[in-house]
Amino acid sequence: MKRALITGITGQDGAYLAQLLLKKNYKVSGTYRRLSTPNFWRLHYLDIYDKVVLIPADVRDSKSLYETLVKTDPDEVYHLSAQSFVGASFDQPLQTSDITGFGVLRMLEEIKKFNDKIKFYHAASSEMFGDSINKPKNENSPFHPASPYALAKVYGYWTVDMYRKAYGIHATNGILFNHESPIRGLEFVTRKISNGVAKIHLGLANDLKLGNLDAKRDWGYAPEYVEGIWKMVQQKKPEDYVLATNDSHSVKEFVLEACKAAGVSSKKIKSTKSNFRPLDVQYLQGDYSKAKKKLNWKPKTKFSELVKIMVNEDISRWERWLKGEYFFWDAITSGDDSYIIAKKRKN
Ligand code: NAP
Ligand code: F7E
Repeated sequence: MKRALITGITGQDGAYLAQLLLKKNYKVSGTYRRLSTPNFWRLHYLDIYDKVVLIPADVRDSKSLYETLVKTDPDEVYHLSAQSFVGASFDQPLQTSDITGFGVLRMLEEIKKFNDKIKFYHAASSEMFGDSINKPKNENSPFHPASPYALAKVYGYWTVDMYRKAYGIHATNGILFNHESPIRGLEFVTRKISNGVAKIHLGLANDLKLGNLDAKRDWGYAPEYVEGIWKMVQQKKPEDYVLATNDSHSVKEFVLEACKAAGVSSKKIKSTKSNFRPLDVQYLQGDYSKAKKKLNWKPKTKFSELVKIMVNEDISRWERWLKGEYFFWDAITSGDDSYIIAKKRKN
């Protein structure tokens, strides 16, 4: 039985990857941060909480990473831990560099000491490309990072490249474009929209305030991307790969599709300056030709289908919860949403 360690197993990709690896008969371990309120809702939602081994560790603490390697003795390490929200990286640039950038260095250093035969995956990002010429980006496109988050990912990317060349470690950068799902964090724009229109549809909110509606992204469906991640790590020779859909849509288009799916007027969705970033990437579109050719990977879920999956799931959750059904879900612990639920249930 192969052993996999996932840092960031409590996040969107960590949970889907754990589910996939369990199906492939791996022994799956994952790291989580000690928080005052535990954050295992995604593992419960996918019904895999009791099927994985959970180990407390923080990527800012090398000792905890080394101890995790000793405890799990993995064949493969999927390093997904990050402060992954671009918006927050402008408010906390140093913390983001430490977690998202130096975290990669710390993990690779401990792997080098413990067992340099471990196969390593780093979750790099399309944000590294930033705004440049308006053409689809592949593995050879130059980087123009436009946020502290993107800078940290570029640092991690080159760290992987260096450890591969200097120490012969089987290390891979997955350059993933945006990928979304019903278990995406509530702060990311797609989930903010699906959750927002679901509440408007049910009369629980009057409107939704977003920021830059003109930004374009290449949005895919997360469960398909974790399959691509696993395929990268199985290659004989470690290389870097782009995963994307080769299609790009604006935030405005996402709003319109979501409103259509929920039967809500798009006039209720507004843009406010306070939700704009100091600097934003206006256009991102990927080119996954290499992954198609070498990994036999391709995305299946189209943009409008993705929007429907997310909107329908959020409407259904709100309906179930308001009927009194109990299940693990993030909105029940998020400030504004938990207040709506508490108020509705009292009435
Ligand atoms: P996510 O949902 O935000 O999950 C991030 C994970 O990192 C969570 O498990 C989080 O733990 C953990 N983490 C944060 N700070 C940590 C620390 N100091 N020590 C240990 N763990 C820490 O992100 P995601 O969407 O699953 O993305 C996974 C990875 O892919 C990230 O590295 C992200 O930057 C990258 N990526 C994502 C996308 C995308 O579209 N989703 C695209 C390109 C790259 P808590 O649950 O305790 O917060
Ligand atoms: O923003 C605009 C925002 O936060 C997308 C992360 O997974 O993908 C993600 O990063 C766009 C931006 O994702 C709101 O300004 C408008 O142009 O959903 P997002 P992101 O920044 O693209 C990459 C590949 C990663 O690696 C990251 O980890 O939408 N936008 N109005 C808004 N964004 C948010 N969050 N909230 C708004 O109200």
